[in-house]
Amino acid sequence: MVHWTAEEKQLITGLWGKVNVDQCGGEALARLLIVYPWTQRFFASFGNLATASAITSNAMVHAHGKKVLTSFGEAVKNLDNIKNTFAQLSELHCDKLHVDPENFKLLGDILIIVLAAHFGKDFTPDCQAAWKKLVNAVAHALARKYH
Ligand code: HEG
Repeated sequence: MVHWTAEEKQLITGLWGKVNVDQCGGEALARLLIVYPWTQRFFASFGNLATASAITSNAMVHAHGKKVLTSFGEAVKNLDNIKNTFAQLSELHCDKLHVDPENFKLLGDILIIVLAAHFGKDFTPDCQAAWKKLVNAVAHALARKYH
């Protein structure tokens, strides 16, 4: 189990309270699809992903990015129980969606970049370190049911 200090918990929840889930979620997924184009194959039903601007303005990308980042909120609310919180989603991504778990790490890295872009200096090095720990824990939990 990941251990959190009181300070890390405070840094994570404090920033989370200021995150615009709609905007940051959409931006993170769009960036994933642009920077790592092979991830597009999981979203064949999302319509036009042919160019960076098509991806950025794709409403389905935004809606799904929001869904994914909202789900991150469950990790924030359940910091001491991330593994169980994502057990079902892990099964879904493995058994039904067949998403290579490497992609969870890529999305986590991109989320850090998006948060840095949004919060600038308010995303302090300590806050960033706590968030990196969180995205790693989520990636780990999502990969746990893979077989
Ligand atoms: Mg996944 C569905 C969460 C990474 C591809 N993802 C979902 C859903 C959630 C979720 C909450 C909806 C589940 C449902 O309908 O019951 N995803 C989630 C998290 C992360 C993540 C928290 C964090 C790293 N997902 C992720 C990545 C990919 C991916 C990296 C692919 C590159 N997710 C994916 C697909 C679906 C979901 C293809 C189904 C989309 C659909 O057709 O609606």
